[in-house]
Amino acid sequence: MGQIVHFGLGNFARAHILDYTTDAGGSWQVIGVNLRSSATRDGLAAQDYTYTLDVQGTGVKPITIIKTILLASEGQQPILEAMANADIISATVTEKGYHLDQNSQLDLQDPVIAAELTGPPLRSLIGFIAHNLARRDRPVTILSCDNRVGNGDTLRQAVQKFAQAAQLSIDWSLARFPNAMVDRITPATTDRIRQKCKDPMAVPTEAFREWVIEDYFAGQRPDWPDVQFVQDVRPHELRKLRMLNGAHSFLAYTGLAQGYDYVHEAILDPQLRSQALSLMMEAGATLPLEIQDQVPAYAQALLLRFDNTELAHRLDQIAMDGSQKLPYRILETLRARAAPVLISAVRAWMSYCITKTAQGGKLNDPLAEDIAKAASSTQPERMLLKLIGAEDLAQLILE
Ligand code: CS2
Repeated sequence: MGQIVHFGLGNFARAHILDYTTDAGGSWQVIGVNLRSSATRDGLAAQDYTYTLDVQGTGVKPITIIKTILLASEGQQPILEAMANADIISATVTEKGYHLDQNSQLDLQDPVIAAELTGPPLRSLIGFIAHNLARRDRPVTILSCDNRVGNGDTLRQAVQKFAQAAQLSIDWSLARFPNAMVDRITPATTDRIRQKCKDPMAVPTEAFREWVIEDYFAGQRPDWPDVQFVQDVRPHELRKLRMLNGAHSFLAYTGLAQGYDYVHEAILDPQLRSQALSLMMEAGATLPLEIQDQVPAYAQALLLRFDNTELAHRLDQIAMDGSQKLPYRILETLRARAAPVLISAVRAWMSYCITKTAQGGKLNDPLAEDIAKAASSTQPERMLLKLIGAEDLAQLILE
């Protein structure tokens, strides 16, 4: 029997890796680990760890492969034991769950990481992996399923830095960290979906799904259907992060400013639609040559996915954690190509921060406090750019 220990069992993981693993069949089981909230664990525990995946157009699908869900707040030992037996340790902890600085290096000053380095309890994905690897004697694949460029490499470097700081000795030949691109638009669950599925823990998702993973595993893996295994995932992840996620963030900040609530509303606005398409095409022009010919068709397919009225994908869900998302979704693209629409995406984020702060609202972002300070300073835009490591772009954006 194969075992996956998955960190961060939110809606996305339940619509993506768990769906693929269900389709793979065989005897794979998933143990979930949640680092902060107990809500998903409590809700799923009450129904024997099963839930309904509501796949648009295909209908409801029962997911029954979760064995249990462990909470970091209830003790690290059971989690480390589960990890010791895992073939795959996967993660969807979102961008902020990696505790990185502006250079994508583990931030040793981050309060969660700094506390873990002084001793138990473990609280982060990075800390758990480092301690697991320090006591491992069998191979493991560590599979990041978060939206980041080079997510596997980034995670390995973060774990290495943690291990060094904690003076843990690790046999690195036992662990592999393939990079992966993951895609499936998965909004937060609404009451309508809960009622429709007669399941308080139901997860709604679109029919489309995509997963491209580097063929670099340490041991067995599920027989995941229609996963593309490649040597180098970079072209695929740049395509998805810059075109899909970049356009998403653009639509979130500009759409909210114009009073829209949902992606499907914002993308119907003729001006936003044409700007989103132009952002995708500009981003497409920064991609490696070998995939440039896919850009127009991919952009059209994205517009159709954004048009999806049934999905009810909220713009404020996408607007969350902007400080973590903008760097790889927009700023890198902008460094490669100084297109006006990319500049307006950054400006839209800045005015979102400034307006929210002026209204006394609190941003949903790990840097919320710094953002509020920057936004109410005498040079709000400059300070905001500094916060997201974009000082080099200040002239371009602010001129
Ligand atoms: C979205 C993503 O919330 C967001 O920031 O851009 O979650 C997006 O829906 C997924 O990456 C699609 O695969």
